[in-house]
Amino acid sequence: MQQGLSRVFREFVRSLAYKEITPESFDDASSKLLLELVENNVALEVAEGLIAQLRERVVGRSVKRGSSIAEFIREELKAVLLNVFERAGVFDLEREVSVRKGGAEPYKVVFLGPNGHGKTTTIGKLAYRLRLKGYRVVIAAADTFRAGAIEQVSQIANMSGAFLVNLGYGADPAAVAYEAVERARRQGFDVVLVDTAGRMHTRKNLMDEMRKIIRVVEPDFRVFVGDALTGNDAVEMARTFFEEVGFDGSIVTKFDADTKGGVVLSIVYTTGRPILYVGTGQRLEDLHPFDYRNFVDSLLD
Ligand SMILES: Nc1nc2c(ncn2[C@@H]2O[C@H](COP(=O)(O)OP(=O)(O)OP(=O)(O)O)[C@@H](O)[C@H]2O)c(=O)[nH]1
Ligand SMILES: [Mg+2]
Repeated sequence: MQQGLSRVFREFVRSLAYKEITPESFDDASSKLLLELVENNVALEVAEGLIAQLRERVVGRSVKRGSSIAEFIREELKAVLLNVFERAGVFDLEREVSVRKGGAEPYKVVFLGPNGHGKTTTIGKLAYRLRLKGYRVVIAAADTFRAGAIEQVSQIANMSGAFLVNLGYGADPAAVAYEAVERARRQGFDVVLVDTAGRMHTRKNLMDEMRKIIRVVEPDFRVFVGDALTGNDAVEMARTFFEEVGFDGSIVTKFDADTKGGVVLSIVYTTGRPILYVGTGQRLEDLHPFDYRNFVDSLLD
């Protein structure tokens, strides 16, 4: 009985909303949307921001005869999402590398991000892509902190066909990075990829160290690597690195296992910087340029 009544009310509201979306009907529907976005790894303030933008676009607007309200909302939502990515712009790193090729200075990329989010693996994948395009790549083993880090990056350099510059554990990470740049200049390498630690004794240590590396290397691009599976943690870490160190774009890893998708959206929204690639597995081949239009389409399917 009550269910029947509520259905009647619901249909009443829907039939009203068919002609015009009132503030009330929107807020009603969007409270559910908010929860669902957050459940899918969209950071709360990002979800709120997106809904506020959507609200502005749809409330009080009437839907054209013959088109459904669902369709209208979907189109407006799409515009809001696309706008997040459009504001961040796009960056084609491989094109930049190709433009630089043959010059005196190598193209320098510093990788940043929390431990375990995939920096070292991603460096291997990017080195591999660049090697396939014929570039000569140096990797700087500037994570001199974590046990096993140098063995791991050395294996990755081998597999991807990159040259490794390594000064051993405990060496000054900025000195390793500098040495790699010098080596690249002397020997005509095209690209330097700097692997960094994701954790040090304290967070302050880590951030200071990252700033120092960047000061010394003067990278062309600073890239943040965030693991999609960690959800809000990746977004929070992106915010921290962005505010305390600064970066130019991101790579999101473990996209293969991510069924939610909110991390990509949240990192771009929070930092206003583009996603360059997504990692889709553990193999060297598993790195793909990120296409935000495809991503938005897939979200609204
Ligand atoms: N499924 C999947 N696994 C990935 C991906 N990227 C990285 N991994 C795995 O994530 C784990 C951590 O990757 P690392 O590259 O060592 O992470 P890191 O950021 O260098 O970590 P630290 O050196 O501790 O700072 C490894 O087991 C990788 O194989 C990805 O795109 N998909
Ligand atoms: Mg690492």
